[in-house]
Amino acid sequence: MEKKQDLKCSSADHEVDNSPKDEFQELLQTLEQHMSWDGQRLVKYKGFWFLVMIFRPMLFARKNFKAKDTDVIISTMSKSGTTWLKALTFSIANRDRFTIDQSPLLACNPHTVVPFLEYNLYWEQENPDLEDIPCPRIFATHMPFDFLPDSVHENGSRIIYIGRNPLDQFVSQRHFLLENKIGKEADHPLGVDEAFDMFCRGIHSWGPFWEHMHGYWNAHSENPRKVLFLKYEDLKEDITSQVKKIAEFMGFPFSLEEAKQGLIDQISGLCSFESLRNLAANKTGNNLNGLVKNSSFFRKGKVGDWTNYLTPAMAERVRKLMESKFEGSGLIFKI
Ligand code: PAP
Repeated sequence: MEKKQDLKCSSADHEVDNSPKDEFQELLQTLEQHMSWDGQRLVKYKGFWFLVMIFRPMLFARKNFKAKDTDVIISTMSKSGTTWLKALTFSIANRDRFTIDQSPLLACNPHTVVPFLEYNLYWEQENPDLEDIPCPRIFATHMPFDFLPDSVHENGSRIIYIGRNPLDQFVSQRHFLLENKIGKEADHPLGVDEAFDMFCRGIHSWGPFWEHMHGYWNAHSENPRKVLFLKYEDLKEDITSQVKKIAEFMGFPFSLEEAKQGLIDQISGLCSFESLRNLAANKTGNNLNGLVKNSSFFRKGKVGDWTNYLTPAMAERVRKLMESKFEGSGLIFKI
């Protein structure tokens, strides 16, 4: 059942928090807040909307994460191909350590082998010790480009971003949140029309989506050796060339010998939607601090699924939005 919610959220609506007031709490109270369509609190900070539950870990990561030159940072707007990209980058970087049939991905969800800064590493600890993680370290984040820790901007670490057609991203996000019942209104969410309207006004987790994509697109245009910009749709269309591109960017190009042995296809096959979705490790269990089901990262894995849920008028609204927001930048997502 869907119902209308009172979307504005004042500081009086906050869950009771008896912990001693700290810098973070004080900051939170000064910021605009809104309820998401599934009942989670969102807070607006420096032009972006964040889930309140992720805000503190994100600020910790931003302040304390020390990137190494060899690090690879997977950056995405949620539901744009993070799980896929984690599996691919992990397999590419570790192909000398594990053969395909010994891959840890056969036993663990991709989110277990490549942690998020905000959902995993800084979730409970302000400044975890990450020094002993073997290099090349691969981390993931949904943070907007300007929010990345200074060391990521300043040193030789590389960033791989993957974007996705916002209509499919919205549909994917909606299913994911309703499936995992994260928000307190997940059983009585806002209807699709209202949720979509919020999405188009940029009021959604990690939104506005156009600012998120634009930040990484501009960074990629300015420094393509630092930031690789991928599109979910391109990976679906031609995974082989995209896997080669990712490997080259990461500094681990495939040798002719490896290509001849079929390693690119083997990695692409292992990380494909069908392969990962059918593994026991991805059919059971939870991830991201127990908040979400492993299986919920593998829904349909298709391009254009939005046509089953959204109207042509909604698509037109997003098309126009992208046209105006991305104007002159060269960034396009086919609808
Ligand atoms: P996250 O941001 O929460 O980590 P993310 O992995 O970015 O999620 O997005 C999940 C989407 O990627 C799902 O899309 P759908 O809802 O439209 O189906 C999921 O099915 C899809 N996905 C996950 N793994 C793969 C894969 N290996 N190949 C293609 N699509 C995938």
